Amino acid sequence: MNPPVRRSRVSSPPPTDLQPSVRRGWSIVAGLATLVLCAVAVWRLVGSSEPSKSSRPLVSGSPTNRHPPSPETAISPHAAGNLSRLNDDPDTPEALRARVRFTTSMPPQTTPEGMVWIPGGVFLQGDPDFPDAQPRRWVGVDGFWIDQHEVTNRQYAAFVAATGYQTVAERPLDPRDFPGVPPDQLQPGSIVFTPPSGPVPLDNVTRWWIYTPGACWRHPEGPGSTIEGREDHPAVHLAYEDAEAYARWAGKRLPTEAEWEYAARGGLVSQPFVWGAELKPEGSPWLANIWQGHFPNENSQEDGFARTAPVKSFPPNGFGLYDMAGNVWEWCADWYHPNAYQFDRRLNPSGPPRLASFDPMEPGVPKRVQRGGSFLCTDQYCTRYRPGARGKGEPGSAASHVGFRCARSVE
Ligand SMILES: [Ca+2]
Ligand SMILES: [Ca+2]
Repeated sequence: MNPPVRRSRVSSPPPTDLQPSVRRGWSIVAGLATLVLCAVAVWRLVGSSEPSKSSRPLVSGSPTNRHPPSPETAISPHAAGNLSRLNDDPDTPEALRARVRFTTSMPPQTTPEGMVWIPGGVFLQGDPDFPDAQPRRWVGVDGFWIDQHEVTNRQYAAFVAATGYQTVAERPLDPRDFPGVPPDQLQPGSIVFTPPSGPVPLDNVTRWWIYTPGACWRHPEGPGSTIEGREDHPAVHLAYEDAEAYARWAGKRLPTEAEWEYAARGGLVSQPFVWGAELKPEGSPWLANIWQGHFPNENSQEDGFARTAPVKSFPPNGFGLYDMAGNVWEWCADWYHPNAYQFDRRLNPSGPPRLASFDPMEPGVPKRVQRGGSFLCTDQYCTRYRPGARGKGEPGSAASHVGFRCARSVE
């Protein structure tokens, strides 16, 4: 039997990437309409999604032994789209700007070490090339701080040394979460990018993602690998709650995806890349740690890195932030919904509640947003290193290309 595999998102999976746990009919979706209205009404009432306790890893690799989805966790894109009328925030940049707080270039309080002040403002959110990043719309964001770079192994090690925290990938697995898997195979670990020896079809991610017992932030490629010499690389193999725990310890929080995108754009308007109009301007070196070569078997490493790169290896964006494109995906606080831009608020949006999270590729599996793409992104397979592109991941899952950075509000 194959070893257990946590349910996990991978680098920008196309629609065929993950087999849905259960294929649910539209009749079931229709039956949820009342629940949809209730969920979104609550969303509107609270005005934001209060992060709930992240779920434990739920699944093994076979769709047949995944937990069945809970019907109440799914809202159809169609139903959600019909609720756009509930959003009565102003929709012009001028009206939004008038309501944004902390817009001065100087922060109202001392900037925490390692963070960058992002003055409040408005930006055009979304990307016309990604269906779930539409419709593009003007969004207002209050001023806030965000980490200059992804949280590094050095930083995460300081957190663990101070608190004794154990990440999800290091904890014993609960047999109840992996029905049908023999107990002797229930070993803690995480999924590691493992390139195949030759070209493979891109419709099955298990050809390059391998569940690796012992893989965790301390051992990014599994037992025998180490972060020694990689202290300034981004920490990986972190589930959402691992990122959240660090942020809480540091007196910070995870950014909303609106904050993240606003920061990633660096003051540019509607540009497809965080540095401008072209992926690789003529005569320019690569401007982000992504993938060059034939994915997933040949990585030419033209940018100098086959896997993670030390943070700050590439030029910063207009706000002085590093690796807002590529290197590792970054957890955001929002729950994911493909139609979020149709009905989420326009002033400091923070996504739907967990109840309303929906991924059409895995109905019934609530997911958190991830942003920025990773060292595995390539125009052959994944172009989600663009600032408007969205990713998502099951909160209890970790992988060798997912990390995070923190944000902080004015108090
Ligand atoms: Ca690279
Ligand atoms: Ca990144």
